[in-house]
Amino acid sequence: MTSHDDLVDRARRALTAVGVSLPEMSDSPMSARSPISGSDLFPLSAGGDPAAEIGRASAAFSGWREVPAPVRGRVVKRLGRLISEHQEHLADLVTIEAGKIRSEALGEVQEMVDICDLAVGLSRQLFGRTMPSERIGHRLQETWYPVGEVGVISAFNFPVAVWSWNTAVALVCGNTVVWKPSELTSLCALACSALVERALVEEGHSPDVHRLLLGDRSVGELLVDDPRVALVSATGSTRMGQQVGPRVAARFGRSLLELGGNNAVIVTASADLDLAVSSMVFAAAGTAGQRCTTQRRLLVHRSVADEVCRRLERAFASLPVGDPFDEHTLVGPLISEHAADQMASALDAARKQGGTVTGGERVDTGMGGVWVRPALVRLPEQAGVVLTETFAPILYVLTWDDLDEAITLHNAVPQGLSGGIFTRDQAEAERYLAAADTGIANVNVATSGAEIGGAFGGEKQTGGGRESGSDAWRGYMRRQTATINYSGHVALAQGVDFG
Ligand code: UN1
Repeated sequence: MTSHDDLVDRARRALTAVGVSLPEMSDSPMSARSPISGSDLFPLSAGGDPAAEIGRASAAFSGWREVPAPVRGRVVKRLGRLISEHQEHLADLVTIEAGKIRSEALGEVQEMVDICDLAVGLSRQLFGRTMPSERIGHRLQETWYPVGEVGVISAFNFPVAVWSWNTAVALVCGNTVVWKPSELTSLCALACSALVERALVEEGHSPDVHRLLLGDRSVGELLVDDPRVALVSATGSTRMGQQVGPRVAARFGRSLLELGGNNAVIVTASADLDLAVSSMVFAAAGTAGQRCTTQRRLLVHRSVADEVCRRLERAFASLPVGDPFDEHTLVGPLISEHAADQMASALDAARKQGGTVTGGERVDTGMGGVWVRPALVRLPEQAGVVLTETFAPILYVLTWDDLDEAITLHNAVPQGLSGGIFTRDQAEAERYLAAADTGIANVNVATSGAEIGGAFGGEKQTGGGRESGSDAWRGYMRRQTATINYSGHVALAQGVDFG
């Protein structure tokens, strides 16, 4: 069992290894915390004045944008190498602050290495198009330029990977970055910032290209409202996005939002049930239900519903819940007491709305944090409680008779991040993909664990943003369309004659 003192030791060792030195402090209002012990680890200093830090990144932009993109790529290549070298230390910090089990914490760090690889390749592929001009002796071309300073606001549940999706791509695009991490994961942020600043300096660039702003919500608000921040990329709840989006828009800034998910998997009568059940156990209970891609709904064909529920209930009941540093554990702690309260109220509401709940009780690990057993909730019909995202391991189950009904249920929530279908029937899979209104839609794969090569994000109340792979880089750049006249004559478009 990992004790409070072990957590403090491990955190200090990891920070020292990545080059973060913590000043001795006793009266700071900020502190590092772990959901494992449910207690503060040590006090933290908030660092520099946020407005001044935003100013430093803004001032660094003019130099950074002049660096050729493939040379900027070398910084990200070095960053990727540093992250690989420190994979264990970074994973320790992710486990300490977010409570992720070992394998998932290592996976999150791997996701950073992967996005760095992708961004390095991108640094030679920020392609623009050329189009045929309608005029003789003219050429039309599109060029992509950096937007300027990018503000990254990240959540506790992916404390390092989501930062890296934004940062690796923003940097090769020629932007500078200011990062406001969740207050709950400051140590992860200090470690990543130390590595990116080291990569910048070792490649001969200013560390001001990346700045870290630790602090509470008011710091995030400064970043949202500051006109020097050209793009705000924010990950968090739909409620947070409802505030960030309009505030950034009011100053004509750009925002990229990754908000709530309420992800469903459809299981048809033809599905391979072994495959479906194993995939869904991870999607629903992994990360203790605290991913934006967590499976929150199961839409199962009536003929296999009892069998699938029986298997899921059995799996949930036997999942090892406990110390995330123990290699046998599969479900770590919830992030806070508040999260457990939210889960309990959602389960109460589900019962009142006709649901039958199995699991969902608190588990006493004797470790100070808050642990729960994943819950399965069978509902006779669509209910209000299903429409909201509760950041905890609750899987709501609804049954259907006809695939169209299942697809309607799949789309009948305000969020639109991820979804999936388990089927052996290709026509069913195709019908699902054509109709699903989510940014991510999978066949024989559940809702979480997307690879970085695709664009990540979702529709409706998920916010519409796209991050990480594919052409998501375009969100971090501005497009310029240029017409070049080499004919020596005036020729107006659309055949206009002006004397
Ligand atoms: C999130 O939960 O905010 O697809 C991101 C996944 C991970 C990323 C999740 N690659 O589950």
